[in-house]
Amino acid sequence: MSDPSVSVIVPSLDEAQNLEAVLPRIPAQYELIVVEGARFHRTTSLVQRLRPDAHVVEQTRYGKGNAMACGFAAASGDVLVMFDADGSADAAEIPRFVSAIADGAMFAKGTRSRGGGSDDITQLRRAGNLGLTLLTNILFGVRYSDLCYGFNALHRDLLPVLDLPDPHPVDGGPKWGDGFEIETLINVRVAVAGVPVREVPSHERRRLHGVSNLNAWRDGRRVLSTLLRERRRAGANLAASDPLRRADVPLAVRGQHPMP
Ligand SMILES: Nc1nc2c(ncn2[C@@H]2O[C@H](COP(=O)(O)OP(=O)(O)OP(=O)(O)O)[C@@H](O)[C@H]2O)c(=O)[nH]1
Ligand SMILES: [Mg+2]
Repeated sequence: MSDPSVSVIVPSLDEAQNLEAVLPRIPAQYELIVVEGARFHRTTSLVQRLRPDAHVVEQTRYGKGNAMACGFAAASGDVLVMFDADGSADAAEIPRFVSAIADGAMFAKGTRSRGGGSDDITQLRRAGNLGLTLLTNILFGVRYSDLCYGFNALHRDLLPVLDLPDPHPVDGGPKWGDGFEIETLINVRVAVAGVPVREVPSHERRRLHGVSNLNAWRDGRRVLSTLLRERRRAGANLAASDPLRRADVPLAVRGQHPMP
């Protein structure tokens, strides 16, 4: 795919101060979608001042996963970039993710390992993420290096494969996948589908202002449950579809840093 159009989707829960710094750094040629938490309408005028062409979407339920599903539904780009609002993601890295998709990957998975890094992750979270990443690799037969990282990009054709919770359900109750388990859900559904994945080294910076919405224990348990549920859901289909076991997927589209 040459010169794909790009949408940057920014989930934002009460991040006004951070948006002031983050949005001006997102290149103007990208479509910008800011998905705000239902109770934080005050960012709408701020976003419109900073980027008059941006779309501000109000999420339909609660949680980062629901925000991303709402953003994907509103985006028109060929490449959809997941980009946190808190200042931890560097807009200068976006072209690397876009190139990975343009080169043939369906999912460009950010990694703070394999040449990436983090100024932000605590020891507890690092250990938890490592354990959950290893478990994912065992359960799904992949060789990911960083499970719980929010900076990723995907080809829009991957959306039906991901089958994320519908942002517009009739009942409106919470759905599995609405929360911080979203990255895990995407990573494992991509693995089960057997599509080409490329890991993209990325450096996570510190959140600029405010505090994290993530709770290491609560959200770690949700990630673990997601792995177990998704493994059951995949059942026997897994072995046939694993992207790293399939001989017909050329190494070049699996990764610039091929997963060993
Ligand atoms: N719209 C929306 N955005 C959310 C929600 N929960 C988190 N976010 C956003 O998702 C991004 C990631 O959330 P953070 O709270 O920074 O969590 P994290 O990056 O996993 O944790 P830290 O590394 O501690 O920052 C931020 O831009 C949040 O504002 C939500 O319920 N709704
Ligand atoms: Mg953060």
